[in-house]
Amino acid sequence: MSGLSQPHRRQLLGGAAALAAGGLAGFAAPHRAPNIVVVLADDLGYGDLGSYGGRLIRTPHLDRMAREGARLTDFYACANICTPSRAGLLTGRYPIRTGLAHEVIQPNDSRGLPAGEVTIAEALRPDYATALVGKWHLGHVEPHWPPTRHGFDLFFGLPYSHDMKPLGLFTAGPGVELTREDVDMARLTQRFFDRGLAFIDEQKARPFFLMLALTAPHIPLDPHPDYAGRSPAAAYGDVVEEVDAGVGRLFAHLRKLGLDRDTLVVFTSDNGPWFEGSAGPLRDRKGGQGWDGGYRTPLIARWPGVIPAGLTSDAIGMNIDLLPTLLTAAGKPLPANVELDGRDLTQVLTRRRAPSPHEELVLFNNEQVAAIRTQRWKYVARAYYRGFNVPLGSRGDLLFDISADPSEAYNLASANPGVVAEMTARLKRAQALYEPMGVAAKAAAPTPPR
Ligand SMILES: [Ca+2]
Repeated sequence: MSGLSQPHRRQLLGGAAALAAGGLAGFAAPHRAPNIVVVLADDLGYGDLGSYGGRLIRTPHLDRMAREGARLTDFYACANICTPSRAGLLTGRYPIRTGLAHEVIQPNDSRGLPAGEVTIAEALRPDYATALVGKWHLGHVEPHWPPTRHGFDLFFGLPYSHDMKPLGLFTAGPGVELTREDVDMARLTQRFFDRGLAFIDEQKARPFFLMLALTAPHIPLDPHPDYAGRSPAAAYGDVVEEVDAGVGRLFAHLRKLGLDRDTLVVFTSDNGPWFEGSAGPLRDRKGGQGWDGGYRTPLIARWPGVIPAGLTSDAIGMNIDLLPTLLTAAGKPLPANVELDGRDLTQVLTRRRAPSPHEELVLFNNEQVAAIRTQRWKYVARAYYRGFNVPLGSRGDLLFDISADPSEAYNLASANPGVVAEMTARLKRAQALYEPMGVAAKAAAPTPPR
């Protein structure tokens, strides 16, 4: 696999060299592998940031990050809820492969990320120091817990969402047994940024990977007193502005340490907005079915000198692409003998108008294929209606031209029978390939009599 990844690495660094040399082609001399910071918001909507059309919430630091880096307009979480989205992000695989596609892990759950899965953190070790600061939500009983079992040297955070009980703030890491403290909700975001920046201080001499999995703006909304009451979007806006200020702190810290140009920072969200927050022009929200509002999220990536400032791309991508993309940036091989669904987005992030490496993206609602997205088209196969989970094909096909109609408002199926045929073939292929992997469906199926 390392033979595959090296050319990608050269392309990426070649891009950096070409930029530095004023466009001359050529490969850069090897330099230090970049530090990597992934800031993952929880339930932040596509339309909440100024750089994605938000008007009410002030996000100057994230907007500046977008101006100084790349912004993807058609980037998806791999699920419309927390647990499967995080499983996919960390493993580069559709979460149905890891047994975690069905609903979120509850406090009384014994499910978790299988020990055999290779996370981004695991694949970056031992060259990288690794930390997960924030929310885990991939299993809180052994053998899934704590996250130090999944490649993170350090864990400081919550086992699951902060609206679940019992809740504790846990630390695990080198020389630290698992310890628990009480949660002060209004200070969680500050604590996460504090610990993340301290980890950077501790590890600045070597490449580091920091996953800053914030709990904001998932409910309950408890802004720090310094931010409470400031936003015209009330408590939701306050916590998003607090996240934005934290991102500003992160960049100031990297600059102070002289690490700004050596650090790739990625910002995204784990799914669409829930009760509050804006999905922008997109249809539906977190926990919906195949509509984009549950899945599409901001994706901003900044790495000065490698990612061109102000690059905007509508190439389709998904959070399962982070694993191969970040490993390529780090010059590390892809995990051996692992079936990845994610693709390397290096070209999309470094070259203007580079096409997506994906022919299609599969959108799962729990363990069912709910929609298929190609670069231009979207075929929606399932929707909720008054609480019912409705398969739509029997009522006629639903086909949308996403580039012209991002709100999925007008069905173009009747005018495009050839596209419908292609998309339904993709749907059937995805259903046949993935749905049998579902574990919840198998568990619920009655045992046939012998
Ligand atoms: Ca979430």
